[in-house]
Amino acid sequence: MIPELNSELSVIFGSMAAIYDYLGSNERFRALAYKKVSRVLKSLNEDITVFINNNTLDEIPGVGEGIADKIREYVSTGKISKYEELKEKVPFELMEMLNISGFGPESLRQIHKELNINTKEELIKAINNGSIARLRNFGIRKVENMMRGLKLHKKAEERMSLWLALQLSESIAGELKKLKEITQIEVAGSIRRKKESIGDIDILVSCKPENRRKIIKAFISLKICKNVLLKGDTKASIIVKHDDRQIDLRIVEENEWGAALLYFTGSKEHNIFLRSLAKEKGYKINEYGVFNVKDNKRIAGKTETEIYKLLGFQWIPPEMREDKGEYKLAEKNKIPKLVEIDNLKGDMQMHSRWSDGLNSIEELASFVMKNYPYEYIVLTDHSKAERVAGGMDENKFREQNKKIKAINLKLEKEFIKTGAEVDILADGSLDLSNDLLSELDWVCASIHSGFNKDNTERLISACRNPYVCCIGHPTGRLIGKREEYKADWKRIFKVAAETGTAMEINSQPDRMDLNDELSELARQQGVMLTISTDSHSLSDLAFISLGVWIARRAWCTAADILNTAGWETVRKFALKKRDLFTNSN
Ligand code: DGT
Ligand code: CA
Ligand code: CA
Ligand code: ZN
Repeated sequence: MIPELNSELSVIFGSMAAIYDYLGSNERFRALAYKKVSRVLKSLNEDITVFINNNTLDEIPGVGEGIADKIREYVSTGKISKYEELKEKVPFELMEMLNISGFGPESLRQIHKELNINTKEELIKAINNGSIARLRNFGIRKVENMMRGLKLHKKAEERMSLWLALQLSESIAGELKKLKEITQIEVAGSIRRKKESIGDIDILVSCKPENRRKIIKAFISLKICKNVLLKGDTKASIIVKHDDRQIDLRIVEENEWGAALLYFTGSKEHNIFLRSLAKEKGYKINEYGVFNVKDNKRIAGKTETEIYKLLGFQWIPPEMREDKGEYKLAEKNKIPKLVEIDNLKGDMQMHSRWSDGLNSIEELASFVMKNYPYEYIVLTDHSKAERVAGGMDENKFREQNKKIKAINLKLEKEFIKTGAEVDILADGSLDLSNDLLSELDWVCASIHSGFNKDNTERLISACRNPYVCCIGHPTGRLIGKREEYKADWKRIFKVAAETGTAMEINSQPDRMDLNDELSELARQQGVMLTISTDSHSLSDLAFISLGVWIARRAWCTAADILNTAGWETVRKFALKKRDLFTNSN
């Protein structure tokens, strides 16, 4: 988890950036600077006080003298006076709305000025009663966009992202694990199934009955606990500080562990199917065990495996427990060997300081070599159309390729592969020349504009470019902020399979793109998938597990994921596509 102070400062600087955005184009550069430092602090592994004590704040990217002063001020006084001053200048409650798609600074300024609106509630009311649609420059289209944005935002607030839920549940489980009275502990529910969004967190514990009280007490006394919703002998629920999420704790006996874990992992639909099947066989199954209906004798329950076995199945991985036909495979002992994080041989997308990443190529390479077992990484900086992200032209890419060659020489292996994340332009053509693309080891093509139209044709033309190896974050969604654009995925995947173009599973927590369903569809249509982090900082590299979980929920094996193979195979995949096109022309 990120140190608390860093995260507080990151939120404040993000909020200052929003205020400067709101104040208008004169403050554009300040807004950008604060956005950057907010992002940097979020991905800084070390506590900010370490930098203060060592007098090294200026070594943090984006931290100049002014910002360093503010950091020190906050750490010593708990406040930033400039921030307090800025808050007074704007309708502060509206600032968080700038993060929602459909709400730009200009619109918000006009709404505030002309309708005297100061809060989110007033704003929503004005949208619903039509007063906003009547404002100058606000058509029905625009108001519809705002409503769509609000809906997405609300949905994201109701459920938390898998990444956050995992951090939270692991830190709580970590605390509880210190109690020696606990025999077994596991995070169950949708987190164990690795669903992309999580309603509440379910933690399951087994222990001797006499120890329950102590465990419940420890749970409701956690530092993170804000209030206790429910406290019983075998269960308790709390709400945690920060974002009001609910955590359920269940305590069971040691010999009930398997039955309880199965029950509380779900999904509900998976459980219901199991229960009806058990009934057909003359058994009753619940969270305490499996029983013979005839004499009510308990015949299983200690492990999940023995329960599945009794019902005629092999053990089913939690990610597959969604009642999508997993039993049919399990009864024939044909559950696929799902891809695992250890199968990955490299990360296929990341950005360096050459475009909008925070680190130099050297830093990325040495950090990965030290902390990950990869054989290669692919550097995919942005192309020139991405002006705000420091996109590069052909010459700059050639310069970068030389640099990569030099670094690889020093490393004494071809660890860093040359690549690009090239923009797919409005007409489906690419932002870089084929000449340049042909010189790269790997080309990922992505859409970064034109989200409001059907993008099927654009994606298909990108697949038909002989040098495009992969489509990056194919649907373009940003969870809670932007819906995926319209596209005919069956048609796109068909072309991808025919042309030998891979589809990316992008592991950024707010992207998770492709998601589980589309990854499954792609796999079924014979499309090769890649898993990548799209890292913009060193800490982003850890997102890779999210991508692996999406792939597992899509029932992918290592063979379905290109970067479980060594570079030779990856390279062959790219060259095969080029051959296909040169031979057919
Ligand atoms: P969530 O929290 O909305 O992300 O989804 P889950 O799957 O974690 O659901 P939750 O927290 O309501 O319940 C945890 C597990 O408990 C669920 O996956 C299956 C089990 N469960 C809950 N309610 C029922 C039920 O009515 N019938 C059955 N068979 N199982 C249930
Ligand atoms: Ca849950
Ligand atoms: Ca629950
Ligand atoms: Zn991108």
